[in-house]
Amino acid sequence: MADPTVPVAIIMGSQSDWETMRHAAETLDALGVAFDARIVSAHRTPERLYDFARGAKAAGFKVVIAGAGGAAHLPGMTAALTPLPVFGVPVESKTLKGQDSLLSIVQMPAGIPVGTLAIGKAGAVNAALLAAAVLALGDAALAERLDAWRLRQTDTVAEKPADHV
Ligand code: RP5
Repeated sequence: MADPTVPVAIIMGSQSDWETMRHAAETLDALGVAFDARIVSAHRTPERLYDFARGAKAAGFKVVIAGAGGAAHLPGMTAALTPLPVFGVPVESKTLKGQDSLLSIVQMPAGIPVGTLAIGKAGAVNAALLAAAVLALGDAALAERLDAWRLRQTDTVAEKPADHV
C-alpha cells in the first residue's frame, strides 16, 4: 500500500554503512522530510533488493538514496529496477578509501542513471539535500525549509578565521 507521507527511502548495503548514511537521515530529519532506512545488500540479500526496488514506487517513495561500499552494486541495481530517481553515496572502504565505491557507483553505462555524490559523510548529507530539492519542486513548505537551512548554514560562516574555534 502506498504511503505518500514517507517520500524517501534510504537503503544501504550493510549495518556498517549506517555510520555514514545516518548523516543523510539526520539531514532529512532537520528538513522535516520523512524517510525509511533499511539494509538491502545487492550481494548478500539479492531477493530483498529485488523486492524493495520493484515495489518502491508503489510503496509511495519518490526518491531513493542508496549507500554502499567496495564493489558497490546496490545503487545501480536499484536504479535498474525502479523508475524512481536514485542517488548513490559511495561509502568509504577500508582498503581503497572509497575510491572503489565511487567508481563502481558513478561509472554507470548510458541508459540507467545514478546521481552519484561524494565519498562518505559529505555525499550522504548532499544526497539528502538533493532528495529534498527534488521533493521541494512540488512542496512549497519544504522549499521554504530548504531555503532556511541554507540561510542558517550561511550565517555560521565567519568572515575571518579564528586561532581557536
Ligand atoms: C558493501 O560491503 C556494504 O555496502 C559495505 O560498505 C561493505 C562492507 O560490508 P560489511 O562487511 O561491513 O558488512 O556491501
